[in-house]
Amino acid sequence: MGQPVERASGEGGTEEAPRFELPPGQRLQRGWPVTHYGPVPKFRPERWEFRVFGATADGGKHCWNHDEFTALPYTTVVADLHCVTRFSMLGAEWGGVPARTILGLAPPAPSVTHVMVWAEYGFSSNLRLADFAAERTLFATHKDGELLTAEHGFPLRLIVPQLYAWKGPKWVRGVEYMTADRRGFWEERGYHNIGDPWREQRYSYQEEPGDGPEL
Ligand SMILES: Nc1nc2c(c(=O)[nH]1)N[C@H]1C(S)=C(S)[C@@H](COP(=O)(O)O)O[C@H]1N2
Ligand SMILES: [Mo]
Repeated sequence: MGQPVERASGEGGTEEAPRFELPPGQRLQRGWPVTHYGPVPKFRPERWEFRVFGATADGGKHCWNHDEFTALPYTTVVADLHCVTRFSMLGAEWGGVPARTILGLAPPAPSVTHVMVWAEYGFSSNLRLADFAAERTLFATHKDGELLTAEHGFPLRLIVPQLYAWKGPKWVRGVEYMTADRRGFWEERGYHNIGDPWREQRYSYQEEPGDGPEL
């Protein structure tokens, strides 16, 4: 595991160009580096829970323990990972629970516009509701058929294929539904509030009016 899959070449088609695409300013990474701030948390199954809170439709919290969460319907999504430090990993197959499934089981109030995804040690990242609700946004437990390792986010990480990888916290513990935007960990520390790699939205100084709350 860990090797990028090149979605390329038919039988005998040696002159065919590879069909993968890199966003501007990115380069292909062989293998799968580990990138995060702070220590790798220890997983304690008896203490772990996944919590949806904030502006839920019914005003209450929704919690899943580890057994309940792993019993949710499992789906796979092929998606690339683009780190803002310029490496990309292409064509990984992620397995887990679509964010849409969570939105269905714990519906947000109609006034919700953004979510904050929370991870161990208070790491967080904010997303527009539309990015969170996108078809391929996934709470991943697996990559290429194998459980995630601790350093890659076991037991749960978020994959948001259309955004830079810092928008996908490893060691996720919950989601807060928000009725206004608020910056997460890296978004408060100089990174772009939206983070679209195809538009090279790397840093907060590139933000245009409406891209995010005042710094
Ligand atoms: N909890 C947490 N999740 C995180 C980060 C972090 O610092 N803390 N870094 C992000 C960044 S910048 C990247 S590029 C990816 C890297 O994932 P990987 O280590 O599995 O390659 O994790 C993201 N998720
Ligand atoms: Mo990153």
